[in-house]
Amino acid sequence: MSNKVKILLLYTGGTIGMQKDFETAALKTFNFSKLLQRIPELKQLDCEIETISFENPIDSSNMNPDKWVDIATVIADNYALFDGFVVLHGSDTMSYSASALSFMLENVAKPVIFTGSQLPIGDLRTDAKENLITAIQIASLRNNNEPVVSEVCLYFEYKLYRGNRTTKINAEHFQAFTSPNYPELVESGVHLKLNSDLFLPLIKDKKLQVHKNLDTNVAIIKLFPGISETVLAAILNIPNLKGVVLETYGAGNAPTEDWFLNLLKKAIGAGLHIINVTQCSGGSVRMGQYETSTGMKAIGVISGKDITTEAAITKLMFLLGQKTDPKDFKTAFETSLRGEMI
Ligand code: ASN
Repeated sequence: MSNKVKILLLYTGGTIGMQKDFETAALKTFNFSKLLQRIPELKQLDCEIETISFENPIDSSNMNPDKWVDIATVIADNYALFDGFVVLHGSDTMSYSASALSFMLENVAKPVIFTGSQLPIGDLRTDAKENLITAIQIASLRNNNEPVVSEVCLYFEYKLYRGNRTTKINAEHFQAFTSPNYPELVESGVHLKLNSDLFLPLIKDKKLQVHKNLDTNVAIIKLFPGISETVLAAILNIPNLKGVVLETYGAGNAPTEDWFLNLLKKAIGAGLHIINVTQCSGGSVRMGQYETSTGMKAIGVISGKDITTEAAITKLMFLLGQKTDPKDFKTAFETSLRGEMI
């Protein structure tokens, strides 16, 4: 038996494996085995790679919580057999998926690295090869027979990020992602520069727990000057709605008008969890810093601190799915579970 590091490569879809439809010229997913034939370089890597694919690979705009459960199940079923996992995924919703999986895989002690590309692997100018090869290399890194990285990450265009800290910022550039509130974990140049002090510590004494219950009775509301009482009330009154990520201005600020605060207060009174997240791409919510956030603080709006919207909405689905006691919900949300917030 070889003692090479074993990596499982899971293909879910995305541009990396797409080709142009002859009739419409639109990009669509195609067969995964052909994809691997296009990367003979993979054979040169000093690890054993096994591959598995979604039966029907998707453009990641079709990603949903059931498919997150499928990804988590593949990882859980193969957890003991492999040293690391690389998930090939479309870039459009990759930050949501990486965030969701970070919450679903509690006590993960092996690397789970999401990657993909902006151009298909068959394209001459593709960014897919570097992304895929370096993601596999990082997933294979070991030190004293232990994995170097042991968290859910996202690798794209020379940088490894904590997955739940990322957001997609560009549909054109190869540098499609950023991690506005947490520095990159690894930078790939001539050498791999590891910022090891930023990694989550390796969890040694706890078993992987896979959480598959996600509650989708949630919504995201982005404030804008002119948002009306009718619009806000209509959303907050959706039957069965349990939680809302409220994208506010700056350091977590919002209108101070009575109708606005009254609607939020009524919703919170009815059991809804409201998370204050900033629309700014960087920085943190600090309720109480301005008069325009003190009202929300007083009525029990939850602070999302410096979390991304992607991590906030998936953490909300996760905590609701865990049936977190309503009286502990605020503290649970405001506590960093997987390094997703300060
Ligand atoms: N639409 C593609 C997807 O997310 C975009 C990409 O992968 N670059 O599946």
